[in-house]
Amino acid sequence: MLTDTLDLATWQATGALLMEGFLDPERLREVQHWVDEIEALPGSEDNLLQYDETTRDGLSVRCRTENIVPFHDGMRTLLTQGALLDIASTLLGGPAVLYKEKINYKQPGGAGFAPHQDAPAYPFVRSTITCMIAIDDSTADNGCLDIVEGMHHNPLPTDDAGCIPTHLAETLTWKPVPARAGSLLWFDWYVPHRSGANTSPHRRRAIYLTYNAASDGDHRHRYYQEKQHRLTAGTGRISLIGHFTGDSHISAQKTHESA
Ligand SMILES: O=C(O)CCC(=O)C(=O)O
Repeated sequence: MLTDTLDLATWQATGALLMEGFLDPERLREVQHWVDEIEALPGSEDNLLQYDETTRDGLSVRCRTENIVPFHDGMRTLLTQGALLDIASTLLGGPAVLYKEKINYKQPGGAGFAPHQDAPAYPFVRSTITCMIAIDDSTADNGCLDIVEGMHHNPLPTDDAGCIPTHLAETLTWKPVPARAGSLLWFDWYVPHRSGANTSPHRRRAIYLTYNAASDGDHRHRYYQEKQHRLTAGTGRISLIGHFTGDSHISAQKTHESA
């Protein structure tokens, strides 16, 4: 079984684990196609959450989709059953449940993310782990993740946006983690991470799956209710923390009632 070969020593020492070639080329093409389908769907403020950003060139482009599981059968199966759930359970040390899921598209000219830990953005649970699935090759030019290894045991101070204050972030040892399309990068909710803008001519798409221990309960629905409650009141934020450095807004198709 795949879970028997996981490098748990690296996971425990660093709080992160890169698994190359998780999706074989045929499966990767299928998941890339699903991502195209999901990107093209219309969003609404209480269902599929579609967020756009205005790039420096003044273009409005899709930057994020959330709450995908109810709207895509293939993605629901991939994210909630089988190998990914098994790996999450092994890394958490017990049965895992999906907490949330999103796609970050990082189109050419798309913005990056300020240094942060995920913990302040994920209420209701004692810890989470996140799995990034690289949908395109993720490189220094197109804004791959930078992480700090070995700092996954404690919360760090936060600034007004819920991010790591600049003076502290500047003292940390950041490691870029380029990843080939089809690879996974797992990381603990205390692992400091950030990413740059996409300065390349190609998009850098990544799916992020967050899991919590089932013993903490299934909070996925509650999380999205909380997000809707806190964020749809006119904020352009894509998260419960203000880590996205771009100019974002929710892309909501007007419903009959609100039109
Ligand atoms: O996609 C990226 O470049 C970073 C994403 C991230 O850190 C987040 O969404 O919390």
